[in-house]
Amino acid sequence: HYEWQYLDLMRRIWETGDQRVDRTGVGTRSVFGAELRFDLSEGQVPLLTTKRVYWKTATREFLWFLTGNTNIRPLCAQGVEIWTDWPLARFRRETGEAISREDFSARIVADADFAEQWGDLGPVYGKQWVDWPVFEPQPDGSFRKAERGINQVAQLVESLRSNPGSRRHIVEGWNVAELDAMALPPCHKTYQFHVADGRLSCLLYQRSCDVALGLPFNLWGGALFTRMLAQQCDLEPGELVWMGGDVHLYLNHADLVAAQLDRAPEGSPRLTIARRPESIFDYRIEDFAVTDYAPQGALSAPVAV
Ligand code: UFP
Repeated sequence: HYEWQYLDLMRRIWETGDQRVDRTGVGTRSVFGAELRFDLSEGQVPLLTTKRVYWKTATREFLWFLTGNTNIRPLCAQGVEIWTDWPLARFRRETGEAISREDFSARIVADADFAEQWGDLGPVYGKQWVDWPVFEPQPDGSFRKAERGINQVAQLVESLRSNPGSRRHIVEGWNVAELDAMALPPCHKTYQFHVADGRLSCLLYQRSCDVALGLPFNLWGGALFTRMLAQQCDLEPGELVWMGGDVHLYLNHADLVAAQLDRAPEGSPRLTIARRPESIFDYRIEDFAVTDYAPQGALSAPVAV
């Protein structure tokens, strides 16, 4: 079963990883450099079965990336709160107001001006993917930001269609010049694609990976992206190759790790896409369905912000 790779990685980190002090102050056990591979043919997806993974939430986030929007408002409006903690922390810090997360999120949804002022994450994934900023030289030697940036995703679809054999099918999130302005520098920073024998494979490079809470989502995202691209480019889904840099477990995830390593994978969920939209930018949440997914119970653990 594909999921043993995940569980084996989790066990190896917990048993042999280096204990380190990390940015959040929580502390981690970590290995440096890891690889996982998943077959995406015939609807297979690397969705974990040893705990419930909220794949619709992950899909909503992914579709939001593709819109280029970097404000949490459309996420909060759909009940997706995975990015809310960053703007919330800034709001509390700068206003001194002791607002609850729930009230903050409700206010973001209810009040567009409030959302504009407090809900933006800076130029995170979506902005870099579909509107990577470009600077044009001016006659006086200065540079001016062009009105429109580069849509890497649109270019990727084009290059997969017109030049499948290329070794340059890349979507990059790591815009060095803008890292300081982002709420969080990209973790799943590079997606490279590869076409062989009519099959589209994806190599996802993740510089930093929270194996318990982040990785289940990131694997789903890589598979989803590959499936949408394959559909748009008339290719069959191939393989998802995941590579991690600093691959870690937070020390306060001990209970989750113990519970999950006590479980064994069961069943093989399938992802179906009901419709072929006009473009990669026209997918809707209703287009995706997962069948044969009967996960074991949810396992929760605190997120390190
Ligand atoms: N993280 C993930 N996947 C993601 C994401 C964040 O694993 O998609 F956005 C985790 C990795 C790390 C933390 O534990 O969030 C980011 O912290 P840092 O920037 O210090 O690496």
